Amino acid sequence: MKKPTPGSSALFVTCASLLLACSQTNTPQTSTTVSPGTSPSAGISPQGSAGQNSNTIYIGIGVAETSNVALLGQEQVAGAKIAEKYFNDKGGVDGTPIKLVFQDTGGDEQGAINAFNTLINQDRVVGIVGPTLSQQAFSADPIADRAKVPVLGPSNTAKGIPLIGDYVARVSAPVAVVAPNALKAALKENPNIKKVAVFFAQNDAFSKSETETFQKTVKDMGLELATVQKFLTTDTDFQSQATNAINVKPDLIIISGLAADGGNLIKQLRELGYKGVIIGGNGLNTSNVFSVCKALCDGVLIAQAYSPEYQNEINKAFRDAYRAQFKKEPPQFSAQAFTGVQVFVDSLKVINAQSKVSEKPLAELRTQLNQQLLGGKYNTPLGEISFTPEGEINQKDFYVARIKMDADGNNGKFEFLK
Ligand code: 1QQ
Repeated sequence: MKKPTPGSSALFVTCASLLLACSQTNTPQTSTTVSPGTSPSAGISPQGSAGQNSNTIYIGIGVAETSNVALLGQEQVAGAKIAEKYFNDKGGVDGTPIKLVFQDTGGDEQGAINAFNTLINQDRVVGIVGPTLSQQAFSADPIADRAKVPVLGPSNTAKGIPLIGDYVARVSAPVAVVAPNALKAALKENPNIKKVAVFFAQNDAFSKSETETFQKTVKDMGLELATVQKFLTTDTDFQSQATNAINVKPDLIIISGLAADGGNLIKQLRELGYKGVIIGGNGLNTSNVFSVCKALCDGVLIAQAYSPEYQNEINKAFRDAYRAQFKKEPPQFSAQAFTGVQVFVDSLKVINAQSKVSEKPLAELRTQLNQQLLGGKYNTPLGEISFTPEGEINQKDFYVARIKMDADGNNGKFEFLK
């Protein structure tokens, strides 16, 4: 039995000066929304209802399409849509097409709760891929768990996510497994690193969890943890914390925050003259930070749970489709969202081979889907994965990449370390 985890307190994210369109995060919009009707059957719309196909399987995607968190969530939307086309081109679930139902969570807990409620009760999806942040998952996942709707966290990496409930699993490896890889890579390249300054966003569950891992790894590696500086994901001015950190003369600075705040922090550290190594955590793992710190993003190291170069058939197909559409390599968050959709589709196929998915009552299918997905093995763009009985991902391969910016700071990429 998993233990319930209490929800976390409200967080209101405001819009900073970023390229993305921003909106109030607690009034999420609906995008690409389909109404699968009110069929009693398995996420499958009845003949003739609301103009929908009679024979379609609905999978919910509840991620951040607006707010600053959309810097991360928009990559998840891209990955999920590529999966939808990929699997439908292959015949869906043995001839029954899948349809993704998108409900925007915005960047806060209430938005995620609203999106999950809509997906569960109105859209009647078979399962949900989402939300974007662990901070949101601790509030929204218990709702799906109580409703017995399987949730696959596509990017929730904080400690304890799978323990939220029996219906909660994740395809995003936890910080404890991923984050130390960045520190090891930094030390390998810079054996003289001794003194470390650590920053974290104190209002974000993931950032708090990741900094714990980073701080422990620093100590375990025999390095000096010289200062710990706190900030908020809504902050834009980091002058005092950055000055405090620079004053201790660190060789390495490690940042656990999200893309907008983390990007601004990197920028301000460099502007204040910090020249040492910087490690960014998973919240900075997007090319959307490039527009925030521009040329000053250059050199930042970030651990990765996905490599575009991973060699298997499905990653080749995913990578080709992503590159054709976006003219760049696919990012981790897109690969993980694709994987979430894949786990549902592969599991539905196994269930369908035993008895017709389209004939099952929705509640029965949701429960069966949850059991099936936890027991399966999947060949995904992340490599071969499976789950522990609690819903934690078993994944083999991890990487570290370095941000490489053009001199003018307008374009950049993630270069994977060998
Ligand atoms: C979490 C994360 C985010 C930074 C991913 C978008 O890892 O909230 O757990």
